[in-house]
Amino acid sequence: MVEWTEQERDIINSIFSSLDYEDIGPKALSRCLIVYPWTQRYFGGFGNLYNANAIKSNPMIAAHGIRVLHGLDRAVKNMDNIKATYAELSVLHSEKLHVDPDNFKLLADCLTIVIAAKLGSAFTPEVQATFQKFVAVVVSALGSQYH
Ligand code: HNI
Repeated sequence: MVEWTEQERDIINSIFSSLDYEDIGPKALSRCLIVYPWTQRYFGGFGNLYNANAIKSNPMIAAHGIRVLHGLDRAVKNMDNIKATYAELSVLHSEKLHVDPDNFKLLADCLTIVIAAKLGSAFTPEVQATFQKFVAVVVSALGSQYH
């Protein structure tokens, strides 16, 4: 089981309590689709993804980015039980959506970069270490039901 110090818990809670989901969610997902264009294949029904500007202004991508970011709320609320918390979502991404689990890491990296840009100097090495630990646990949990 993953252990969290009080300081790590405070850092994660403070990042998420001040997070603007409607800004960060769309930016993280659209960055992932632009930087790693093969991830677009899962969003064939999401309309125009023709170029970076189309992706950034696509309302379906924006809405989904917000939804995915809210998907992380469950991990924030269940930090001691992240693997079980994502069991169902892992099955969905594996068996129904057929998302290659390598992509979870790519999206997590884009989210880290967007949050770093937003927090600026407040994104200290300690904050980065904690945030990356948090997303690594989520990524592992989302991949846990693949076989
Ligand atoms: Ni993901 C649906 C959460 C990574 C492709 N995804 C969801 C839903 C949540 C969610 C929540 C809605 C589920 C439902 O309908 O009940 N996804 C997350 C989280 C991460 C993640 C927390 C990682 C941090 N998803 C990814 C990645 C891809 C992805 C990396 C593809 C590159 N997800 C999808 C697709 C859907 C989806 C596709 C279905 C979208 C739709 O509405 O058709």
